[in-house]
Amino acid sequence: MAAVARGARTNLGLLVLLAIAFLTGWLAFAFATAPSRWSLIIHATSGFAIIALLPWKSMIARRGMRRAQPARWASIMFGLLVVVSLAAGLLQSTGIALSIGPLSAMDFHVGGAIAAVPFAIWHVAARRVRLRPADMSRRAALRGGAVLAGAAAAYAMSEVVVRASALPGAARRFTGSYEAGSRDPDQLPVSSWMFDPVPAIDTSNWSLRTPGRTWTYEQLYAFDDRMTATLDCTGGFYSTQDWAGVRVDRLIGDASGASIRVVSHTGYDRRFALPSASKLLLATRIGGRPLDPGHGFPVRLVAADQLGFWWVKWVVAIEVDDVPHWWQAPFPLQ
Ligand code: HEM
Ligand SMILES: Nc1nc2c(c(=O)[nH]1)N[C@H]1C(S)=C(S)[C@@H](COP(=O)(O)O)O[C@H]1N2
Ligand SMILES: [Mo]
Repeated sequence: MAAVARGARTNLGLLVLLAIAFLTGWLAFAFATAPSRWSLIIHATSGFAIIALLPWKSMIARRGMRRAQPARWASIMFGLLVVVSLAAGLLQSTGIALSIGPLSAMDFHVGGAIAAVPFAIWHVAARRVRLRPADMSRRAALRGGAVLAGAAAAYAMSEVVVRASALPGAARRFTGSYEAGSRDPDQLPVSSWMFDPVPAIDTSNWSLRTPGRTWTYEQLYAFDDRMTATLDCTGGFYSTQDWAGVRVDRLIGDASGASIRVVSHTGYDRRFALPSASKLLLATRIGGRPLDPGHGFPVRLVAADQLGFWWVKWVVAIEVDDVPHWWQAPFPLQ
């Protein structure tokens, strides 16, 4: 009986920790400023706590394997995907391997976690965790606290080891990203949020639409507003470049509304609060040269202090309307 109760608590603990890890991972992606680090500290601690519970979990699982279980293969897939995600998270944060074949460690890390979600739901629905009041004893709370404290200590230790052994992870940014080709545009990776292909755009029949008028490429290229800003991709790299182009507030003039919608040739779009217009740059140049197609030619957005997915490439329109800026999917859907 005691073993069963302990098993139920371990299962519930794992589930809560997985939910915290999943949510804090996305939360860190929603910011590219200090809160990202806080979120990642909680993220890593919950990840290490999951690792600490794995020996117990494997005992529970082995016991379960002896009985007929509903949706067993779903449970096995769930476990495998979580382990893949955990392993890839550690490869990324230590820098031991930042890519595996054509995919980045972050692709495996986030991809594994997303793929695990339906199996997690199935796994839990098929076998309902039942908790009795006795399971929530002071003893259980103490044990849970000990697991969390141990996990936080293990995480802190891992950071010390990464630095002491000069693993690449020592040089990562507070977002967990690694430097790539700063101030060397030829070395800036080309990246897409999901599957957007690089379009071939001919500026002779291209124009940018803004409230009340359109602009040719030459008209936009004539501006010389400059900004040094760091593109930080959720795929795990960052790169600081010198950008030039035109500040968005100059393009929208005195148009009134609640938000600015920046739209790509591909349909990809992001909204920004109207007052942020003066901090957004519509870039025509990188490192003093025109953009190349991979990096957004003819024009792309530079949104300093926001993660890469806000930096809309191949912009064709900048709209101002009354939709609040937060009224959009938190992450692009294409
Ligand atoms: C099953 C769910 C997840 C688990 C158990 C998990 C666990 C982990 C672990 C153990 C690490 C290494 C921590 C370190 O040593 O610093 C890590 C790193 C990371 N994870 Fe997750 N994670 C999960 C899902 C996600 C998701 C969904 C995202 C984003 C949407 C995410 C974003 C990150 C980032 C950005 C890092 C790098 C942090 C750094 O290098 O400091 N994780 N994760
Ligand atoms: N139209 C469009 N713009 C986009 C994307 C996309 O998929 N489509 N990906 C974004 C993401 S996730 C990143 S990290 C940056 C990458 O810019 P780069 O290829 O110049 O490095 O572009 C952003 N702009
Ligand atoms: Mo990205």
